Amino acid sequence: DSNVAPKLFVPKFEDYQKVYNEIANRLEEKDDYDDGSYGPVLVRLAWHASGTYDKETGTGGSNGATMRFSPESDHGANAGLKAARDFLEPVKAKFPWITYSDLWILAGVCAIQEMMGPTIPYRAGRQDRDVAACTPDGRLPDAAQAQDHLRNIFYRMGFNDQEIVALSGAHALGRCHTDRSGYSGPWTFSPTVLTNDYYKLLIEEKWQWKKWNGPKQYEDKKTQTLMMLPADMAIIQDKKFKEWVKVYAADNDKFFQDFSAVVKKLFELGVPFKEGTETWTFKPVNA
Ligand code: CCH
Repeated sequence: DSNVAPKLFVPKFEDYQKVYNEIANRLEEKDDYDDGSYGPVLVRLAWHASGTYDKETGTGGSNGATMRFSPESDHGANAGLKAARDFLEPVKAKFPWITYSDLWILAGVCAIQEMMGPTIPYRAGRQDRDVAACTPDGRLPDAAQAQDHLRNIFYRMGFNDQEIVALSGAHALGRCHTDRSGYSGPWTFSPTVLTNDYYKLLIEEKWQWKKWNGPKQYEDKKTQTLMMLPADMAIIQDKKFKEWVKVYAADNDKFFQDFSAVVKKLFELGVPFKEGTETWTFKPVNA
């Protein structure tokens, strides 16, 4: 009967788990990138998609995936994230029903879980928006600055001091690239596994200015292979922040619990979920 409306495909939890599995399998396969994983750069993509949120105007956030477009893709803070977006293109092609906005965040969740991090609860429902929804440059943190700047940026998103420190633990993952941010090196010795080592190293190691022609950054005195940004060092230079650094350095379970909650909050900033949207947790592939 030609009067019957075509059935809409309404994806369910199982469909999103398939997308998750596809991303996890690609992470396993494509292990010749950087330190052996696209995981860290996928986490950074999800964070930079979300961290543009402004609670006063309700603009920015992961709903929209506007980093697909210039000018946002060309913002200095987003240098290098094309690698993450390109990594996900074949996944989008295989599952065309998923929005880029939901896909980028699902990839962030998948990367954290597959890199031995905590479970990150997920809700679907982000819609892609067009170039007009691009946010202005300057909404993401500047690594050269310190605690006042961090508070300005993260309070604008609606986070408190504890949450700022919990989020910063993501720097256990990945590294800085001279051809992206200008900075150089990893924060920890295991940049493809999520641990609380970022906090431990901040407290336990002696940090000195790196002598080089690049931007001002710290190196560990002992091995001179690890790095900290001025913005990282700010969280032990500030007394209130440092209390939380100590808590997370001493207790990985507490870090995982708080990291999971704060990352879920970050990934959902400004997303207009429909009432009754279910919260899902995906089964890790590489557990
Ligand atoms: Fe970050 N981050 N980040 N970051 N970041 C960089 C890399 C990663 C700042 C600056 C930088 C968060 C917060 C901050 C990741 C996750 C998070 C780099 C190097 C700079 C610079 C980029 C390059 O050269 O490739 C500053 C400043 C802040 C202030 O708070 C938060 C929050 C998160 C996630 C929750 C991850 C992961 C990376 C590694 C990316 C990679 O490609 O290895």
